[in-house]
Amino acid sequence: MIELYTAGTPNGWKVSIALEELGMPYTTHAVNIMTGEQKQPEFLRLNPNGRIPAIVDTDDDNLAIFESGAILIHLAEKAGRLIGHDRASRSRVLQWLMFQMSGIGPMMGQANVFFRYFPEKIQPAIDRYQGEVRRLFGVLDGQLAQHEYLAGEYSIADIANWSWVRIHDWGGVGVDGFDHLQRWLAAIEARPAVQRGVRVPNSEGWDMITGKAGNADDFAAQALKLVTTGKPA
Ligand SMILES: N[C@@H](CCC(=O)N[C@@H](CS)C(=O)NCC(=O)O)C(=O)O
Repeated sequence: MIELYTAGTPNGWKVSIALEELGMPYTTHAVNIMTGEQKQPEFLRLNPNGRIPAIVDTDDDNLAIFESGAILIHLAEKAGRLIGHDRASRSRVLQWLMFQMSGIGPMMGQANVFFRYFPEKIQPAIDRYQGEVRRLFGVLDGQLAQHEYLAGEYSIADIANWSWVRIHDWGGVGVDGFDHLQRWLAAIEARPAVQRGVRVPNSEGWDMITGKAGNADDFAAQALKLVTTGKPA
């Protein structure tokens, strides 16, 4: 059984989507990152970095795992699915997973901060991060022009990248002109397991950033406090 500690954000969705795709039993523990639950001693014992997601695998001597990429690899290896079936295909999955962990995630995260959260609009910083995100989207689009999914077959690499690319509007970056990326975004969104996964632990964050509920500006203000002081509002 997997104990999942998560919140409704891109890094959290990666893990709940993978669990749903793999059909693995799990229990969800919602972590309120806006009130600082991720910095409490009980959570820091699971992830010394004080960020979601984290899991505990009770079948594996209560192994605690943090970093979403490491969690995805653990789950896919445990199930023997979504991670390729030989050395070459596994390598391709890991390459596109690392591309997300080191490129798409950090660059989109900074685009969110400078475009959406900072009240001071520092144009060179906005241009730098939005430009880099567009460049990375171009790399994804080029790969998807030749392959249905990033590593050929649907894998944890698609789950990781999709979970971030879906919030592109939040950082003010469009996907216009990237037809293959748009085709892939829609195809993954249509998967029933993905639709279940993005509602874990709830849809609050997504509803707010897409203007379906609550107030996106309040949400951005709380996120600003978190990223500038490391402490919740
Ligand atoms: N590299 C980490 C990043 C985790 C991360 O940044 N999580 C965010 C939510 S998407 C978080 O917990 N933020 C709360 C905080 O910064 O205190 C991973 O992929 O797991």
